[in-house]
Amino acid sequence: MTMIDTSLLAQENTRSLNALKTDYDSLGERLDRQGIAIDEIKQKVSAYGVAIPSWGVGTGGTRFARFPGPGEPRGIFDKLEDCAVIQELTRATPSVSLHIPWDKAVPADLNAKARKLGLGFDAMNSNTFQDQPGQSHSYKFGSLSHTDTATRQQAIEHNLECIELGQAIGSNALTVWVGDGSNFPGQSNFTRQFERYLDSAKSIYAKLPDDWRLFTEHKIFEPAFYSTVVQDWGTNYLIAKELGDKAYCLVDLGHHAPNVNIEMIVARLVQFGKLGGFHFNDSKYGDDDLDTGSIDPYRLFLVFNELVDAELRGAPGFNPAHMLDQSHNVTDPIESLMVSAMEVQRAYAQALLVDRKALGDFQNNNDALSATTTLKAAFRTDVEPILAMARHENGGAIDPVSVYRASSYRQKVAELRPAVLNGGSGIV
Ligand code: LRH
Ligand code: MN
Ligand code: MN
Repeated sequence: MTMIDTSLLAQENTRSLNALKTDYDSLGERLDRQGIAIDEIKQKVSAYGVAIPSWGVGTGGTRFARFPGPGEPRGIFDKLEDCAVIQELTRATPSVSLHIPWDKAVPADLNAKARKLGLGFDAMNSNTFQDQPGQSHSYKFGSLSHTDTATRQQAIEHNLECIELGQAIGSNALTVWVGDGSNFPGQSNFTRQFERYLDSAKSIYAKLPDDWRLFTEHKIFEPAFYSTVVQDWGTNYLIAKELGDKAYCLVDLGHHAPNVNIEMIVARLVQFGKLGGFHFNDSKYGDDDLDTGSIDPYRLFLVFNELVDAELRGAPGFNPAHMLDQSHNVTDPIESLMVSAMEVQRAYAQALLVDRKALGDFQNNNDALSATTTLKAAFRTDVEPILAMARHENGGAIDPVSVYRASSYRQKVAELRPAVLNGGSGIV
């Protein structure tokens, strides 16, 4: 079953195939002169996948208001259909990361729908940063680090429930992000609060299946505005170390202070075997959740430069999960997610082009200018023909956004899905 008509896709691809072949051959020739085999880069790009966040396919607007567009997904099964559109056209997003309880459903139904659409499930995300209807204890003053034992226990049990559901749908990781913190100096004792967090996290970790990984996600601030319990990669690393071998740090690109050197954080976590994965997005000021690569594509490239370096040198235990985490306020979320997945792939392809032998020599000889020019040369290469050829050979679209628009998918689902006031993402 496909969401996008395959004959429309074939027809659209036929129109641009000749131009693509010419561009691919010409780039191939250029790379050949540098000793790079274009087909090898294409193969790696083809095998690359980034997971779609289920909450990303609904219109966002997390700060002030939501302006949902037509055909908003009504629930997880609509969201999965939208995710399938993204995968069919980009061939870069084979799996979906669920957020519980927003996406809670009968596991057999989730499996049946995903199988039909050709999708898999990535890391499960728990939610103890919002109160849910009927919940016994409020998270207003925290969850895993709350001063009240029963509230902490409720948050622990929710995470265990996420693992249980995840096991039934073939997931093998749990991502835990908590908004716990404080708004006033003196409101919380930093040490006691972190002790309580660690105790709770240990109870979750104790029940983690052997073949699962636990990802903890740090974030500098928000919703807490004075202090946050898991505020940076240092605290995150301490958590992963305290918990054990199955615990890793998750890096959301938007969760740092402006100008923080994220690629260096990535390098440190890789070096010490604790990089669990990513939430890709872009940011100008804070946790903006803007489209990946829309503000600072060079930074994204520099992150991938570290990842490729680790991949090529076979860093022990290196296997990060790649996920998007974005909020789409002024675009069609499907279009934004397609473009973002391609931006992630682009950064990967560019990083694969870095002449690492030359870079290493320049570094050893302290030739700063030549070293940085080596990175820039790879970043400046237009790798679009590689990405487009990989998509085409995998059954996707040479130009995903134009095929999507030509399919009128959004208009068609708008007829089936009644207009909603609050969108389908579940984010408030
Ligand atoms: C927190 C966060 C975390 C949540 C998601 C909705 O800001 O990045 O990953 O699960 O947003
Ligand atoms: Mn995130
Ligand atoms: Mn975030």
